[in-house]
Amino acid sequence: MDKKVSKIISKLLKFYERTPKHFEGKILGSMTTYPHALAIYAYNLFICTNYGDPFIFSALKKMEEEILLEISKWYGETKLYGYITSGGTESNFLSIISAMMRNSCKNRVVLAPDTVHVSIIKASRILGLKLVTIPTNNSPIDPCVLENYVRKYEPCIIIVTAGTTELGIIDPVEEVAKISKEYNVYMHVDAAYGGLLIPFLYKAGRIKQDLRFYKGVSSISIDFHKNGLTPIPSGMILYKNKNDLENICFDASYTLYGKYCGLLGTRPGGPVASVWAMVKYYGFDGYYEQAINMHDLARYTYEKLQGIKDICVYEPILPIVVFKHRRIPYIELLYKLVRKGYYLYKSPSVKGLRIVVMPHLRKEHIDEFIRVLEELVKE
Ligand code: 0PR
Repeated sequence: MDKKVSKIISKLLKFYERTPKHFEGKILGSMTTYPHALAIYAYNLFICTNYGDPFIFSALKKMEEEILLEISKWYGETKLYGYITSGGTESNFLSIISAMMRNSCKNRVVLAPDTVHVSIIKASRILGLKLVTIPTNNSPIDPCVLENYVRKYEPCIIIVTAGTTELGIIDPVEEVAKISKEYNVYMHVDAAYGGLLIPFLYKAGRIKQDLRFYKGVSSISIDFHKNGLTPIPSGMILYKNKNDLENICFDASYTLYGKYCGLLGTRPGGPVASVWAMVKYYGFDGYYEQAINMHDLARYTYEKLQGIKDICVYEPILPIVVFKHRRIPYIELLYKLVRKGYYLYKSPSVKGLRIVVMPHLRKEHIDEFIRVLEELVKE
């Protein structure tokens, strides 16, 4: 091998060596996982394609159509419109843009429960809208309270979350949709985390709420790079109406396609191919089974944590387990765990630590973590 190449490779390997690996089971707080081998293959095969140019790379458009046809069924529809994005942040931005492009937008207000993801705060600020958040005390939003806010602020868009970032709470999508419909307000559901869990856990009777395009819902964001086993960056925004999708596309008359969509220009085709491959490989039944396994492991983690003295745990709704120690401040505990090689995230609203049970995690990883945590809190 060329000497220069082998030198660079050995340096790359050194960087890789000091990178935490998912399969070691110590990345516990991040909503990332190791992608499926088939998804990586699909991604690499399409590595030089540009989804921003579906004229030259028309296969991507065909795959997009097939993805939409399949997953529409998962959300109770026959035909949805949509776009593969770089993830939840871009999808959430796009939902606000779609809402702004409708003529019905009187006030530049985004209305959302205070559990909303930071990407909505970021998008509102960048797009020059005022974000009004409704206090929830870490509960699903009360539709009656939300209705009062709708009357008062006449928002441009209502955004609720199906699987909040800190606790996995599911807002009452169906009830909020009724309000959106009645007041004719664009409604977006941020299901970046919960989108590939809720339909399956609902069907299994593990949660009380489903995720569907109830009348009044305009768009839903789901992320494949979270629970869909595709490489980062791959999310998706789903629309009920074609017009809302067209509103995120802009003229680019010098290209053969004539327009480009979303926030990026040149954008990777790999995510489209990998989402297509995973949708075909797993389908509803495969993701169903995966969701059950993750939910079981989250329940197991919850029970194990309950067994540790002075630890209080929040019962998981989706596979997110949040806990805290009665005396050790959560940030202190977080960094104690970092020193043991464990990466958890914070749930600042409850001053707790967050474990997200992702597809790569196994019971042995949790057992080892519990052992380390038990020792740490004893010290
Ligand atoms: N909506 C919800 C409910 C989310 O949990 C997330 C991600 C997003 C939107 C944004 O998705 P993308 O990150 O794909 O754009 N929340 C993750 C988390 O908090 C991912 C994350 C992690 C985002 C670290 C930013 C960050 O700095 O774990």
